Amino acid sequence: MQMTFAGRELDMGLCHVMGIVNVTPDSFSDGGCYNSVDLAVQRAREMVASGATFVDVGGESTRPGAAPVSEQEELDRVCPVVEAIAREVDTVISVDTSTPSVIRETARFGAGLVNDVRALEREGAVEAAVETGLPVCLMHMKGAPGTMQEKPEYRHVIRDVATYLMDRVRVCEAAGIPAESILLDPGFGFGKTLEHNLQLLATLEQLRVLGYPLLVGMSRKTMLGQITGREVDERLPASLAVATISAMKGASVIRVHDVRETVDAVRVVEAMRAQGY
Ligand code: PT1
Repeated sequence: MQMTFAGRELDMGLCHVMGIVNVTPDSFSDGGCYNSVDLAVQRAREMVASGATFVDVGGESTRPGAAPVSEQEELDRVCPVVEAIAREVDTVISVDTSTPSVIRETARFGAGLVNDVRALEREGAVEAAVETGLPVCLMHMKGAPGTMQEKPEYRHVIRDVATYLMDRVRVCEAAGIPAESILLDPGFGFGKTLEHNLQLLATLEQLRVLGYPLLVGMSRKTMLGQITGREVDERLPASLAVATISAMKGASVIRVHDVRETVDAVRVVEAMRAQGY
């Protein structure tokens, strides 16, 4: 199961770690410490040295309650960072965006993956992604970041998420994105109660049967605070537990803040798997 990201071929049968590089001023749990270009490059370099295969650069906060950001603001935040990381760090740059102009511009600067929490639903986003020729990650979200945690309800969360993602796959493939360029993500914390998130985690294998590699992101999220009673900066052990569970259930990419620790956890799963079980 090979996939090519801006010229880099990866085996998606393995489990890769994606490090989060936020370039939002109100950045979730990094407190805006890394918002200049140089600091973002430094952070990316550290993460890659720690074993990250991808770095995910995002200029729009999509955590619950976050406010929208203008197109120009997003371009101004993300493009200089993608350009600098592409020049200075040997890695696959994922761009966390729903905005067609950001998709196009960052691809020109060397991005390798379009990571869209809105599954390319924004007007013109599918066309922009097709033009870049890059792989895409399609994520499920119920509602919009501002209001998505106000009493989310499903008929059957696993089936509803799978149906939505396959719908988006059909749209993307019809528009010219090859099946071999698509990753799927159930969208932990995006319009889901704790029970919904746990049901999706428990049945992650059922999403894998759709045939597309899976990306998951649970690092430091509210669901882990609900389970452990810990504040956001004390959720590393719980984040490692869900990363390990995801790796065992066949996730291809795990999106995290704490790369070094997660790489060790994933290595344990890979070592066990190498025994042929
Ligand atoms: C994710 C993801 C993402 N998460 C992908 N991209 C975020 N593909 C940003 C909370 O409950 O899971 N997959 N890009 C961050 N979003 C959130 C959502 C952050 C919920 C925090 C929470 O605390």
